[in-house]
Amino acid sequence: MASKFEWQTIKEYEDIRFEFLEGIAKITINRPEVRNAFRPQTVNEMSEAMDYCREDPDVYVVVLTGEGDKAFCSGGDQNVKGIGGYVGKDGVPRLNVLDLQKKIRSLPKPVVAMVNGFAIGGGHVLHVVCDLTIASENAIFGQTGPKVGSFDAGFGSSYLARHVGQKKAREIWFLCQQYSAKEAEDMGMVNKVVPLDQLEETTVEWCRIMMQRSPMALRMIKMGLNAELDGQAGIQELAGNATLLYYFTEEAQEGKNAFLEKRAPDFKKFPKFP
Ligand code: S0N
Repeated sequence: MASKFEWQTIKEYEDIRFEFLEGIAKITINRPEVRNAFRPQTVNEMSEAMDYCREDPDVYVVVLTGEGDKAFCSGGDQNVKGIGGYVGKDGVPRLNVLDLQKKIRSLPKPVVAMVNGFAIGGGHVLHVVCDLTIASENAIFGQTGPKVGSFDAGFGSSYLARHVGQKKAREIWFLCQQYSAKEAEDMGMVNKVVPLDQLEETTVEWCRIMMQRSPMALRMIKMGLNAELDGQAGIQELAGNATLLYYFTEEAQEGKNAFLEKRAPDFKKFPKFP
């Protein structure tokens, strides 16, 4: 579908498009001939793009989508599935999409899944791990693992259950059926459904609203919501962000300054709030 916006290419890749508009970075899986299934190279490119988004202060929000109007992502490319994972040019079987899932989850900026068609299998899991999902009316959601010889018992199951509840999550995985965008919205795993020709406009509109909000506040909310679910790894991330905020205080700077000036720190001069 032609875009109404003038996205600027950040970097050329083989399997994805990586573009920028007003603080929004957009990652588009560009393999429509296989319904945007990912191979190891696709995932490596997406991971590199996510790293860029993390580092670049001009990026406020990330959008993940698929090329065309048929698929967001149909999961792992079954043509390259070998024993032990998906095999890339180096001949090594990998499940590197699991690392990408973690990157999306720990990126200290909102990630929006813009679902423009099938979100199936590992492609469904990708939308699940994004912070928000905006879907077109023709979008179709579902897991296929137990039908095609795989499963994702990690975020793809447990985090999904947080969205839709345990019974529905088990239904989605055990039956491997497909659900309309409206059904997905009713289940609580989609934030908004719009006509396909309004999908990008709505997504950009939501991103623009988030860009007016405090980036640090959004970051802390995301880490707090993750921490409740992610055990010690989640607490570690939330704590790291708390440390970042602490470093901004004069109290923290007094500790460092005292050390460098070879004197005892005077922490008593700082207010202690109730
Ligand atoms: C997406 C579907 C429903 C679309 O159906 P539609 O519109 O009827 O199109 P098709 O004619 O079926 O497809 C068009 C062309 O695209 C190819 N194609 C589609 N999907 C894939 C795919 N995933 N891999 C390779 N090719 C694909 C078709 O073959 C067809 O090609 P031509 O035109 O040449 O015939 C429908 O296509 C569908 O159901 N697709 C398969 C969905 C699926 O089962 N995906 C894999 C599920 N598994 C994973 O994603 C595993 C993810 C993973 O990496 C993982 C993560 C954590 C833990 C474990 C794993 C693990 O892998 O084990």
